[in-house]
Amino acid sequence: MPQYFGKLPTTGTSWSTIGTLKTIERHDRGIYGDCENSRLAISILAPNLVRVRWAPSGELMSRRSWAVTLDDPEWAIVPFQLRETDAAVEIETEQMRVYIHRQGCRIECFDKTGRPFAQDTGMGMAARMGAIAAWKRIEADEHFYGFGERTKLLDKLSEVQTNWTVDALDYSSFTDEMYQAIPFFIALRPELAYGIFFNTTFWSQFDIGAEQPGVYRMETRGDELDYYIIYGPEPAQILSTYTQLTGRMQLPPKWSLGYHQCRWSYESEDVVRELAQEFRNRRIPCDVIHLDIDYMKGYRVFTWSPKRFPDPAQLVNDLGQDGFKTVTIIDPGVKYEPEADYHVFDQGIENDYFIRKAEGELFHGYVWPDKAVFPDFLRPEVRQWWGDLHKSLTEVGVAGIWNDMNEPAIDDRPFGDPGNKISFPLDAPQGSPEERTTHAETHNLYGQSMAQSACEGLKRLRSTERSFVLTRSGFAGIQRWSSVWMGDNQSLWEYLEMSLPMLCNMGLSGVAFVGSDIGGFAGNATAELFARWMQVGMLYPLMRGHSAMSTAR
Ligand code: MIG
Repeated sequence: MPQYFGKLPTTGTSWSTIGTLKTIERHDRGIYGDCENSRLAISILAPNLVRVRWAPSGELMSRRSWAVTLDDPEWAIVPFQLRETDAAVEIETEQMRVYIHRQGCRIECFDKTGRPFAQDTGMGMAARMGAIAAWKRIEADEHFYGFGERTKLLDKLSEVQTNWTVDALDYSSFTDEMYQAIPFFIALRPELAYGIFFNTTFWSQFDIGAEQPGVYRMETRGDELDYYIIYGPEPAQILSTYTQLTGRMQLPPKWSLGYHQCRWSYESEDVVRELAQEFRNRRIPCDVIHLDIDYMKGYRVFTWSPKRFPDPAQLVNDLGQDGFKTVTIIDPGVKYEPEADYHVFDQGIENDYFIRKAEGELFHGYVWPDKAVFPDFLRPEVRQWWGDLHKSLTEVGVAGIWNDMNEPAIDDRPFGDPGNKISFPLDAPQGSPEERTTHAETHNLYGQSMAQSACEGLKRLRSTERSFVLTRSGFAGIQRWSSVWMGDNQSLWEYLEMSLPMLCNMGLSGVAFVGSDIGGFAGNATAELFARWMQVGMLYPLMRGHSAMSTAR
């Protein structure tokens, strides 16, 4: 188990730098280096892809399969030259050169014309209690894009960007932590561009010259530094290599490219039928209707309200006849309900699928169904079980799945008070036996693994159909499993404007199938704002209108 598991760095503890690179060993895919009892590993995975790892403990971490689809040995061997002098170790591929100064173990990269990039500066690499970091130079005229889901402007120069998934309710242009956490960015300057994928699922942070102009810092609360440098020189090449590393989106079903109608409410089948009828009567194109939490019986996932939705198969079939696909929401919180014959709770308890505290006690919080417990989606057998539960939905003809609240968003009692948010304890054990770790290392993966479970479940249940999943939370590689929406925005012009850089930075982070709630989630759009938002929204990859309960229809 990782040594630090997300403890806050002790303020006042000073950084210890990496030390001098003494000896190296060459192997087929790079080198291992010995730096005064710590271990350095540099892997050459493609002519434009270099992975840097530094383990201060001297022992490199075992494989983490979660974000990176291709582990080092799975890449084809690429030729590289190695030169050693008293001052430096140099590695050269067809496209780039990595220069490691033995003194302080500083890493610098160069393109074939000798232009430097991704150069270590300041402390280079350093560790302290609970944290590890690297510092690199910001070149003149260099700008920074990607970073996953981000508000405000496209360029993140002079910003601090933290990677920790949260329910970013009421986000604004000042918000840092968002629903998604994607520790990847592209540094672009006139003559070259490169990407950095910071391969850590722990809390991590980029400071892009905010603290110190001309220097960026990447820091993780894990106990190993692990990042990939991806040389371009074009952004398109960087994204192509980055998505080779973290995966690419699957071909979506054609209908999912049409207009999706959603709104929190649709509390009975009559309301849904009327809605569908109005779309057709008014000849407004619409391909998909989403059902929010109100279709369930008391917010129990994988149930339907027998009163309000007495015959879901008939409803979904009739909607289908009329050209609408149906998507239903699924939240991760399972109602805590012993001896009530609620199959999801019973099966989860019987098989020990829910997250427990380090002391062994079941963890619970309060969400829509009130007291709730939470599956550990990091474990393959839990994903399999949960994925199979979707049968109750696909059986009645549901075409796609919408995953919400999966940062995860959890409250203490009473649910719904914004000051009441809680989280799994950071030391709660999670994951499969091979990758058993703590919540500190897997927090950012909760939404991702839930969406993976839904996607794989849909695949198994309907093997000849393409899957549509929509998720609020995710990590690097979420594009493999799901589309993404930008959470709870507001019915204000500035949120319409902000949706553009938000969606573009998602695209620049490898996640192409994205959208924002058209019309805005919270509050009421004016007629003009709504009309303009529809116009812009037509150009979103995912076009979905959505609004909160109790806003104007
Ligand atoms: O506590 O399911 O972002 O799209 O309509 C709020 C109800 C839960 C938050 C989602 C929003 C959804 C709403 N959900």
